[in-house]
Amino acid sequence: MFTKAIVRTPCPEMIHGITSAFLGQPNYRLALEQHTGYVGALRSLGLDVMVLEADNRFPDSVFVEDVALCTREMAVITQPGAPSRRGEERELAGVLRLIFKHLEYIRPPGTLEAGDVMMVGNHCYIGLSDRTNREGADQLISILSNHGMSGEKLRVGGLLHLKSGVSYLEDHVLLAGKQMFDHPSFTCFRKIGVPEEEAYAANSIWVNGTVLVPSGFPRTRERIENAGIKTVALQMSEFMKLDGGLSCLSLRY
Ligand code: CIR
Repeated sequence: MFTKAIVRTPCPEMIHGITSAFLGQPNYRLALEQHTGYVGALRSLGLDVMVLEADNRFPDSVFVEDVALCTREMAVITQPGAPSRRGEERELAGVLRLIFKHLEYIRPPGTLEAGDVMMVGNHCYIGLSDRTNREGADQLISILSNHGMSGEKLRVGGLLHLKSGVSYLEDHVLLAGKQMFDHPSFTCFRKIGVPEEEAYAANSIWVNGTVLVPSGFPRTRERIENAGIKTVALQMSEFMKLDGGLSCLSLRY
């Protein structure tokens, strides 16, 4: 169960965030509204949510998930692979230092964004992507092993981050898009497939028994519900324009 979450209010500069989508510029007002809806959903699922101030120096700073990984006993401050995101991690470290007794750091030449890290109990699947390199993943594996946890690397092809294509819904259930569905690392899971035309919905999040899904992806939602899992759909259009999904908007612990 999660009890807490950290989010950061989107900043006006977000309209210039990194994107590979051809969906147009986000509408800032609508993004603020959608972000408020997201925070409300986390709160209604029992989380105590800390909302950090918007930081206009970093257009992508709303995507807090990428710059830290929170575990039961410690937080790992990552090393963003995207040059324009470097520095976001320092800001979050200042906050996490007050919450976690122990902070660890990924250091250059390692790069790692936590959108590439899927935690399943004490084990982390670490995607090697354009943002996370082998050195960064190896540093994380050694940090995890010093804390009684483990990690393994896997290749991520054609996705921004590992979790752009796969989400862990607890109880050995994975929600997986086409790229990750047959991955050999995931043979031991029960899988719910995400139809190709709904690929964005592969990034959904389990929060205390309910799965938050992006609205507008009815087949994925139906498949999750058919597996006996409750869902709540949230408007995400403005974050989708920046390649950001539901997991990216919070650190949950
Ligand atoms: C970026 O490209 O870094 C942002 N525009 C989107 C980050 C999304 N984060 C995630 O998938 N964990």
